[in-house]
Amino acid sequence: MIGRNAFRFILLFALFIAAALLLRSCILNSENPGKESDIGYKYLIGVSQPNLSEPWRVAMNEEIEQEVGKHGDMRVIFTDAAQSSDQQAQDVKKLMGYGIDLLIISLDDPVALTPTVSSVYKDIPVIVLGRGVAGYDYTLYVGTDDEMIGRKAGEFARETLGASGGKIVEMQGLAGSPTVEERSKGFRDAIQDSKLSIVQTMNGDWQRDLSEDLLVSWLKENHDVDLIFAQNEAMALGAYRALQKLNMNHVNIIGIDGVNSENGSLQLVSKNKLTGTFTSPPGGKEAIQYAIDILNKEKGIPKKIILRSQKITDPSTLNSESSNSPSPAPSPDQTDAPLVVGFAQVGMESGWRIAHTKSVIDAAKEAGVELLYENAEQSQDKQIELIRRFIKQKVDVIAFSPKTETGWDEVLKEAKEAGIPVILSDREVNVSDDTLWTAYIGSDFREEGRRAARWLIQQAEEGESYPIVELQGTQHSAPAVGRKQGFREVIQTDKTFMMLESLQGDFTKKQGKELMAAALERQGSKIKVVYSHNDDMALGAIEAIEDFGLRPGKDIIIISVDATKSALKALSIGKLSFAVECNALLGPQLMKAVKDLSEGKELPMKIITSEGVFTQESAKTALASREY
Ligand code: GZL
Repeated sequence: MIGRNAFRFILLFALFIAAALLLRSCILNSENPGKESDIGYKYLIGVSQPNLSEPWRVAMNEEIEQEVGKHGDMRVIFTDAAQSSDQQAQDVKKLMGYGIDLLIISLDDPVALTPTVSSVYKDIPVIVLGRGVAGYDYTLYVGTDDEMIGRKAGEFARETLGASGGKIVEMQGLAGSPTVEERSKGFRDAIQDSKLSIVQTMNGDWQRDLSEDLLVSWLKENHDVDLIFAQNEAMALGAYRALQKLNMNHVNIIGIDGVNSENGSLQLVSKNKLTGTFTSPPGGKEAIQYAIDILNKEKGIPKKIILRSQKITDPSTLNSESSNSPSPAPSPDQTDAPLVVGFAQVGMESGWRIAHTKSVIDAAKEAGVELLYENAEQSQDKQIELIRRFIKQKVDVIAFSPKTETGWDEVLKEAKEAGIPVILSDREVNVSDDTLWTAYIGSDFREEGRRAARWLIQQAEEGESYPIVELQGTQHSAPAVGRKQGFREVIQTDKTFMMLESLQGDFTKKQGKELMAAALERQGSKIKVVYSHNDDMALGAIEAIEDFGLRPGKDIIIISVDATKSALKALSIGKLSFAVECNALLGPQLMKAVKDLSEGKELPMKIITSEGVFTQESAKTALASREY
């Protein structure tokens, strides 16, 4: 029999344990801001920063906080890894433990953090912000076109040093980051045929003090330097402090970031400490705006949002209506008359183009926009004439799919002078001043070419060689230029692939068939691969291969780009081997951009659509629901 006292002791002990457990769960709740402990919000956003020692990152967090503050149903938790990649991986785990609904992560060290990002992406949406991550395992990237910023910095260095040129030290961020590689590539491309030379490259790891120390020790022994190109603001400030210490104030410094804060590069420029800088908008505001669309499962979420960078040599001109910015938004009409958009379509050359046109027309109807649709029938002159006609008609916005990359400066200057914003739908242009157009909505053509080549390399059999015939799209068009370049970037790494013939096509089935028939006459069964820049030429090539007596998809591997319904059909019966998607359904994003403009919103410089790939297997399942 248990004595009365013993029974009381056991009861008290049991009560004590229960109380302790209850207390513990309360503490956990208060430490763990899970939704159940804090009523009234719907979404919890986690923000993982690699460090907060850079003014640019502080500005990024401030933008995020400000934008979240506009939404009562949203909370945000920030973490700062203090420059440790291991710590940043830990921070992400902790944020996941809090039950965040979406992760915003900015990376200094993408090589170390890509696996972490990829694994989070399996569970919740991920927005990569500012500095890139390898690959495409994320929902959305918001940042800048780093190769373009590097190129502009190189052009500015040439302007600064003049024809006599000079010696340059390049201060790079953390080695291995796509941002470092792209900014460096753009800079080097811009100075390659000049008297500017890079005499030393260092890695300041995006940090001010490390950059300062590296420069002080190197410049002590090497005084003959004319310019330092620093890939971010913190390193530009480090460069400035190093030159001050060594009394080398004559040396120019070009930076990137352009943060408007104490000791930010705007202040450094206005105090003549920096020769100039290029803004790299942090993107915090845009990240939150798109996070809301993603969490609300909106359709048409892009893959990349590229923000516009401006050259700053005199901060007083920032954001003025100078040539530094694209056309102003159309003045919202006082009446409720519909917005009028002039759309100069390049032609009707392919199934993709027909789907693109339909998407724009349907989206305009849906949005209540009056669309003035015209078809330029593959003539650049006609497209220019149509744009001039839209200017005369004083449309609110001009949209067009430029046949080729060049030849648009004059007419776009006329549109800008008329105060009419121009949106590039589907294809980019290459003009002297990128403020001549307001936004680009379309694909990353170089990546499409890379995807085609990566798949091909995966198929390669040991000991085999693969002579390739390439069917190029319309000459000098952005898709043909990009797909050609991207494909070569990848296959040139593997000697089993060689370009037998690269033939000039025009995206039509007729041309694809004629070019392929002629190549077969010349090369016969030597041809092992056909890489076609679009489906229509690939389908023409398939017919030519069959007429020649060979089996397409078996005797000859055929890779195409677009992934229209007719291509998926050819994939599903084994006549096509692989298709890289190029999203034709750009109408909704174009009309959203038009509406945003009319409401005075600033558009990103580029909105890059989300795209996939199709094998013979995946085509079978996708075919039934394929929209185009
Ligand atoms: C790509 C587009 C190309 C398609 C072709 O965005 O411009 O033009 O790949 C089309 O099918 O003719």
